[in-house]
Amino acid sequence: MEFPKELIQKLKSARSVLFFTGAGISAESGIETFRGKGGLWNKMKPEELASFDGFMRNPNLVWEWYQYRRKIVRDTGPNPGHTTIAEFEKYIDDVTVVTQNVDNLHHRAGSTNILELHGNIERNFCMDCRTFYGIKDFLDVEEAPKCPKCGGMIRPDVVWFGEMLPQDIFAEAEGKAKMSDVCFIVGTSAVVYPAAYIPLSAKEGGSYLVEINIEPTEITNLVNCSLMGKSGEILPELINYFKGEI
Ligand code: BV8
Ligand code: ZN
Repeated sequence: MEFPKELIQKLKSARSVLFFTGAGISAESGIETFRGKGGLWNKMKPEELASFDGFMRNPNLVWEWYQYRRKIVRDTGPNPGHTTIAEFEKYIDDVTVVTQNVDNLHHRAGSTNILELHGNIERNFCMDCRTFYGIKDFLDVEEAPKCPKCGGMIRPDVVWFGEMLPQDIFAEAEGKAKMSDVCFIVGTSAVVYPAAYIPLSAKEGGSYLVEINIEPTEITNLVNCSLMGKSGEILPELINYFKGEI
């Protein structure tokens, strides 16, 4: 695969690179995306399953859905898209991953600087005493569990629709985006806010924007370079090409 000279030039001189990722980067690990063909939101209503009110209305249904997604994540692993991003840390001083994904696969791929905008399904917390619990504490628990300490309701540590993102993490992500030399936008439809402001902040900061997606998206007309295809195939090819050039 050929890559634009400008992209390789920008990468060779880059001190800081940011990877903004969405569900598409985990598709090749067998994790369904949300929109697009076979997407989760085609089968289930986000407001019912990924919202506080939905959880209050039917905690067992929502808990069951997260246990189902946790099993899928447990039975799979990172793909070459995730591992290549981790590998870039060997060649570029400052590599940051800003992800919308809650599947923990960037961690498992070995990336060391990850900002999770929407939380992580491998964590739970008590809504009353705020005690945190891992997934091992409730491995095969089918109904929404109560807190062993105070009896409060346990919920997944994810950001539901209508809920605020963790402000410190969002602010750090915006700062990193603004100062990045190159910003990759990988496997996201970029329609969920305020996460979708991150690539815009990178553009504002003068970063070179590269989109990797199997199809055009909301921001394709904003980027400097659009690489159409699967991230699990394009990213390994890109780093090999890059390594050949340095
Ligand atoms: C909030 C965690 C308010 C839970 C998630 C402004 C305008 C319009 C609407 C809003 C707005 N501001 C706020 C809103 C409302 C809402 C929103 O954005 N709605 C959208 C749908 C219009 N935002 C919120 O509710 C946010 N909170 O605003 O709070 C507030 C303010 C002040 C005070 C109090 C409250 C919270 C949003 C976070 C919701 N939580 N996840 C869970 O996962 O269970 S969002 C969830 O969906 C994901 O985290 C992700 O962010 C999003 C899915 O998007 P993608 O990851 O992009 O996935 P998608 O399937 O869409 O696309 C996949 C892409 O990959 C496709 O382009 C496909 O072509 C591509 N692809 C597929 N395979 C591959 C590939 N690419 C490469 N390789 C492949 N192999
Ligand atoms: Zn508690």
